[in-house]
Amino acid sequence: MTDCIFCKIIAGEIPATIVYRDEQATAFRDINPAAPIHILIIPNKHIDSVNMMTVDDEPLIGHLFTTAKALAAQEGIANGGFRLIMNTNADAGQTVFHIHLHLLGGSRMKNPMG
Ligand code: DGP
Repeated sequence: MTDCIFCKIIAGEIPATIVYRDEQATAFRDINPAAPIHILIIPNKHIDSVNMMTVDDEPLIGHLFTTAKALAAQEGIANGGFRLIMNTNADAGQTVFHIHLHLLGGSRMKNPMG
């Protein structure tokens, strides 16, 4: 999508601190971190939100989770713990409409889920 910020990061048109990339996914540090470690893991294919995913996307979305697991280990937060969040639409606070998995960790989380 030409007007999608995250598609532009994948294409290298907007700079980002990319920590992982493969044929299916890209991961980079959040520009406005909510925790000491805050990484966004996104599919290279544009999907607006969970509302737009299909059964065919299940392996791709699953890949975001296994990538998050690997990155948590790489960042040294696997044992201490981490939180994975995928916001969908306005009530959840989604601001970028390209599916992304937030990987948050590096400190004890105090805030409730909702
Ligand atoms: P969400 O609220 O779930 O849609 O989260 C979007 C996140 O994307 C938010 O934490 C800030 C981050 N973000 C937005 N624009 C950019 C950008 O240009 N670069 C980076 N690295 N992160 C961004």
